[in-house]
Amino acid sequence: MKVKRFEAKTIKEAIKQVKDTLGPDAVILSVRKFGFLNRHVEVTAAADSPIISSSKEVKEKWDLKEIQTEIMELKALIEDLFVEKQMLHLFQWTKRGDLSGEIALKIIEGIKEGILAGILREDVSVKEFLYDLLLKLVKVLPPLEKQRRIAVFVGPTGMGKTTTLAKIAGNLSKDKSVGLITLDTRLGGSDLLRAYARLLELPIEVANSPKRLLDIIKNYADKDFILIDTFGVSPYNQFKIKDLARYLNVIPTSFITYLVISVTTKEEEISKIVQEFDLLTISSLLFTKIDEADIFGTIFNQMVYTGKPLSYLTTGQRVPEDIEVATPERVIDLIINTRGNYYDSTQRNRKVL
Ligand SMILES: Nc1nc2c(ncn2[C@@H]2O[C@H](COP(=O)(O)OP(=O)(O)OP(=O)(O)O)[C@@H](O)[C@H]2O)c(=O)[nH]1
Ligand SMILES: [Mg+2]
Repeated sequence: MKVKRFEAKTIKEAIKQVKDTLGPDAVILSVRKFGFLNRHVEVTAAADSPIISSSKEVKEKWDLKEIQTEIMELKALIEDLFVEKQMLHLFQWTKRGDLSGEIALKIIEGIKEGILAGILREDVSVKEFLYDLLLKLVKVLPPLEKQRRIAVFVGPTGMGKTTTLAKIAGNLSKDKSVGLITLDTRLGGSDLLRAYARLLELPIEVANSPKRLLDIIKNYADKDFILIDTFGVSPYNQFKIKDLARYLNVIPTSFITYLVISVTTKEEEISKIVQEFDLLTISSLLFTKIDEADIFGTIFNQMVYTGKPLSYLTTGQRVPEDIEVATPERVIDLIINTRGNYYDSTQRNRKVL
């Protein structure tokens, strides 16, 4: 018995090689697809003798071989269909998580080009595959304590700047000294932060001019961290954004600027916000009100479009509890599982501050 392997681009070509080399009596032992996008075929065949006969009996046997070839081709086709089916599922998943069509298509193109095809196998579920694929694309910023001493919270009104700042201050102040500053000089504008400062027993100062801001920062020289709250600014009010920039320009050391955005905001609006606020050199996107949303593709879309890393996610009104450091696992979990599994996944992936 002679056993031999043949490689070709199609099953037909491989079978022809088998026939030419081992003769029509050859028995096909296995067919395997391999290589880039599974575009190559390996056929293992066996024959008693390599002599090719041309008798009628052989012709009949060869008909049988043709049937065998057809079966093998069918098997290959089914395998291809499996990949197609996986892709369809994948597309449905991405749409369900509300990822933008553009990003969903990019993912699918990626697979089609074969960059990732090798890992999309029958024993890998679509969900698993998508999870691993998206995980590699998430950019996150480590928590403030591993970054800088000064952080500024900016964004449109009512997004949760003050509440988020209070949460971070509350967690930091468990073992570090923290000083608070607000630039919100509207009537009653500083009330909320003052209330939190009292509750957390932290010092608070109001800066009504850039010069005053610099003085306060100098006075806080003994503080491990300085957190600065700002007045809410409409993305359509460039004048006010520029005014805010005048304040930030006096901060003497490098600092983090968190752009605070509620995940319940319409996606087009978020794009506008990110674009207009970039005048302030945004370090990171900070998404609030995760508890009030159902689908979270926006978070991923904006991270990809703007190239800005994610930092924190806030999940309720409680101070300081309802905040998490954004991790790639948590972000992707939100997109893939959506609201249905929200509470389960919190238990699994939640990284408590
Ligand atoms: N459900 C929910 N509510 C939140 C969250 N974060 C903040 N809020 C609420 O959103 C409202 C606005 O929060 P603020 O912190 O005052 O928002 P702000 O951005 O400082 O608003 P301005 O100072 O007016 O610009 C408050 O009622 C907060 O309790 C969150 O993660 N989930
Ligand atoms: Mg506020």
